[in-house]
Amino acid sequence: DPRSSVSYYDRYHSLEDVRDLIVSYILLDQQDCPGTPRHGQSHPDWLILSGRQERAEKRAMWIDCGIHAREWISPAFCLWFVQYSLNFYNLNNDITEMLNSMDIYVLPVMNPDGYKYTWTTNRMWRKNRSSSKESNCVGTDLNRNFDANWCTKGASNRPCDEIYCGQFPESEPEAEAVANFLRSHKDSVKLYLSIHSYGQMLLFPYSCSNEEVPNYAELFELVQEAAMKIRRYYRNNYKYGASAKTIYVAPGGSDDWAYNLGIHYSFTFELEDRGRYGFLLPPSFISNACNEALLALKSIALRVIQK
Ligand code: ING
Ligand code: ZN
Repeated sequence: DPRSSVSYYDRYHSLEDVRDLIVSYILLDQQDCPGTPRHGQSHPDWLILSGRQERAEKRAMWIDCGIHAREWISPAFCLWFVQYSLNFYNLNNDITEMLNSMDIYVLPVMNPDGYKYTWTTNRMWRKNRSSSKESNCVGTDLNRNFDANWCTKGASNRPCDEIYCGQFPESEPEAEAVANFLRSHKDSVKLYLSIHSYGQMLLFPYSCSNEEVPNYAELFELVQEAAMKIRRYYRNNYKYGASAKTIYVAPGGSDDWAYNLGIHYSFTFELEDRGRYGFLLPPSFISNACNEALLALKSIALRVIQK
């Protein structure tokens, strides 16, 4: 059983480990363990966490991790969150309420080829690993490949660049798969969350322009409250606000696309740190980084459930 031999707090996991873990969760689900939420009913690349059904039409939330290969704390958070949900369902009120009110779709590594490449060849790789005849350079930035002001200022149409937008919106199978899933679940999915690093920020649309979204004030309050809790409980500072103003203008991002699809609670978290270690966040930081992100996620999700 890989679950018992693996620690979520003090090391990162290779793509093979991640796959083993997901399969072990699916097997666990088939055994129907008492006291754990149901999970992993589907495709082995993602997991469905689900508690007791509280209403006829259950709402859902989506979390993706690892859209960028080198941001290792991101997949670590997704795995840690799945384990936390399994361990504390029916023990912790917040996670119990979340899972009873919403199914949670977790995609632990959106960019598996890139992630693998950071383990084997180049630790600082960001994009996916797709290639084309037109260029010798490899990789598209998956967070520039979604159909939201695609490939305008803040993205690049040159395949050798780190922020290459790809040949057309959803040209990349990773982005297309996520977009297809969300399109076919858009009536139930109320909350979208994408996990990145680094910078310590809680962000919401738009990234692709300086325009304010219609529910700007509401989203601002949600991230403000979440950042306040992180400051209070963990004495750590997170910036918060609309992405374009808080970080930089970036078109083609998944959160903007999800927002425009109609998922009006759409967020991107940038986890620890603020740049001392950056993408090379030491494993000793995993636990604190995940706890902070969990606190923010709980804070926002429980508010959305009340709406
Ligand atoms: N940052 C994000 C990036 O893709 C971002 C910032 C957030 C862009 C939301 C678009 C939408 O550049 C990192 N660290 O990748
Ligand atoms: Zn990123």
